Amino acid sequence: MLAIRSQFSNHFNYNASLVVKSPGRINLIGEHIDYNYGFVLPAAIDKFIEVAIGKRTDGAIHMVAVDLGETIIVPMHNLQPHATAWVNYIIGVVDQVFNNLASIENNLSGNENNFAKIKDDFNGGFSICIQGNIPLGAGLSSSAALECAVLFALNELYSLSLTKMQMALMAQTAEHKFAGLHCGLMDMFASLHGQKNKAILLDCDSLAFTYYPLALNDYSIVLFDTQIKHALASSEYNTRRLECEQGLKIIQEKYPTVKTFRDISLEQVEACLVSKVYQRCKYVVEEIQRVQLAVQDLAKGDMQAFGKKMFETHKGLSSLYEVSCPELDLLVAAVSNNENVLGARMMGGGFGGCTINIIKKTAVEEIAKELAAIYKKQMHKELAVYITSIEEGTHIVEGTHLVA
Ligand code: GAF
Repeated sequence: MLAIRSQFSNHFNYNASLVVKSPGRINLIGEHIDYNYGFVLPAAIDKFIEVAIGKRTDGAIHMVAVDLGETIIVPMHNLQPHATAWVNYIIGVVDQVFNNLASIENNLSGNENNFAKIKDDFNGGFSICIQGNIPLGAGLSSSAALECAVLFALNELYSLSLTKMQMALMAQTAEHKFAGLHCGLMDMFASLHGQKNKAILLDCDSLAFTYYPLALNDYSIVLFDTQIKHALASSEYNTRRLECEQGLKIIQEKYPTVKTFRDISLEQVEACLVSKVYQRCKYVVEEIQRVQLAVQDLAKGDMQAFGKKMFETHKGLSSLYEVSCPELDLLVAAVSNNENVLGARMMGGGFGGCTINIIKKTAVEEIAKELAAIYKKQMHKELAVYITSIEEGTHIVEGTHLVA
């Protein structure tokens, strides 16, 4: 495969101004908790999307998805959700730039000439080539990586002065509006803010965050990919979000001082809720508490205790939150009594995708082999295995700001 910069010049007959790389993410613990204003502990990984970008003057966005061999052209204005899924992650963030011109002007602290020129330039459109190695639908946030790569590139190309947090929030809104997934902030946040060998504790209410060194020593983070993506994943995701909002509202009616799930006790959940809404909210309250304890384990270097909590999270996601599937449950159960596996659980939105495992380095190969055989025998499917490293977040690979 040609480097992305060459792909760009072959395609567009001019050189890209810059190349941006944006990673996928793992999440150690704190699942389905970002949109419930709890705490999450993600990290950026060594799988990424790369984009090469350059300005245009014809008022259009020319997009090439190299891996798919597809080219799509869309006018810059009146952007609407597109029939081709990947296009939405690009035009969704462009739409966000238009919607946030006021805060961009604000960031430029009143330099009106500068702002007028930026707006003018931006209206001219751009060309973009994308390629990457994040497996699609594996729960590693390829869509967030693409949104962040594009937004970061636009920010550089047009000197928009957006902060990483502003970009994360804009990418999240783009996903809501253009992909219809009412996701939380975690994926975009992690892709943009990742640091090498560090996990990031994000408080999804205040948006404060803290980096934690991940000293795994003899252990590796290994992802086992079921290679299935449930067709209902995004509608079920949106339903979970609604069920939690419903539960929170019921509790708030009885306890008006409650603002978010982190103010709620298990006793209050027991007292106010029933059936599915009860199950969902019980999981959320437990998971918020679990993440806070897990971070203490991490700070003490007690990875045994940390790993145990990952198994507990899986149990909650599977039996209370009901976002797992037989394939994920099998992969977690198969390692649950293995002394070389500290922790394992399903990761991300669920209904397919990957499990995340902390496994002793010397045992990874054997466990992966065993698991692939079990998976094949019981589910008649191939298992994909990714041994991951923790890498830096979205950044420029080549080039700087060019073009005045
Ligand atoms: C998906 C969403 F996009 C995230 O916001 C998060 O809710 C995650 O599922 C579950 O923790 O990746």
